[in-house]
Amino acid sequence: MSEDAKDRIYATPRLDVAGFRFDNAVVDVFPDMIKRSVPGYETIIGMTGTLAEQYVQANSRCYDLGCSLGASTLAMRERIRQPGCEIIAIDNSQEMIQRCQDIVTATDSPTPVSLVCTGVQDISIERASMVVLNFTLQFIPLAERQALTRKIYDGLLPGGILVLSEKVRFDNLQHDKLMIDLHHHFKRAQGYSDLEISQKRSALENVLIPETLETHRQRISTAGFSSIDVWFQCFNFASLIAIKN
Ligand code: GEK
Repeated sequence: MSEDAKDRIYATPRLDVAGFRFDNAVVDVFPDMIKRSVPGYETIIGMTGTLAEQYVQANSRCYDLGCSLGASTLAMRERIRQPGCEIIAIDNSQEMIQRCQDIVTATDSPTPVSLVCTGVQDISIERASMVVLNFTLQFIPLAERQALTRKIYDGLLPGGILVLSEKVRFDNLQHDKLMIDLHHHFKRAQGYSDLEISQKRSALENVLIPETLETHRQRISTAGFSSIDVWFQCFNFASLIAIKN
């Protein structure tokens, strides 16, 4: 299946829209789906490479948590300048990991990549200089998000960074509605129909749980990080960087 296969998963009416799953149908169209659904996705991936160049330390590990088809992994791998590094990419979708393995194997680099099919809650993080959670925390149960953030903090070396990208919500309901409307305008401009937008929204209900930027900042701060800021935002999509001192 080509990388550019078009996402038409929700193009025809469904009697019953089931909860969203990262299965083979999604894997087949994933690069197109995420680019046309997440404003700024390609900017965030590109900047992940820039951050890897600046922050990845020699003889350390980089983690891509919820790697899907490895976009963040490949961005880091391309720009790591230090010797002795390895990337550990994790996803709990077997279908994603299988396809990701094909993609990673097809590209050559001195930095090895290990792919692991498991929940990010179940791994240990050690000797990390960069941890990427690119639109993954939003799928983790709310009650497990603090422990995961703490585990990342504990596993980072001094000077290491967490890059957290998420769909967010806003406490001010008028502002929240405006941002959702602007996101839907973006999706329409990307060629999605109103039916596709509304059926996808139903599928993600109770599967993708967004939080406010303030909640993210507080959680990251509680985990121990002292330097935290938003470096990218477009409508209700944002990316934060936190540095371990
Ligand atoms: C990218 N980061 O292209 N453990 C491991 N993986 C999980 C879990 C979990 N508990 N829950 C969900 N996933 C990627 C994009 S997509 C974002 C990330 C999106 C995985 C899930 O299988 C999927 O592959 C990924 O997290 C989320 O930069 O589709 O909106």
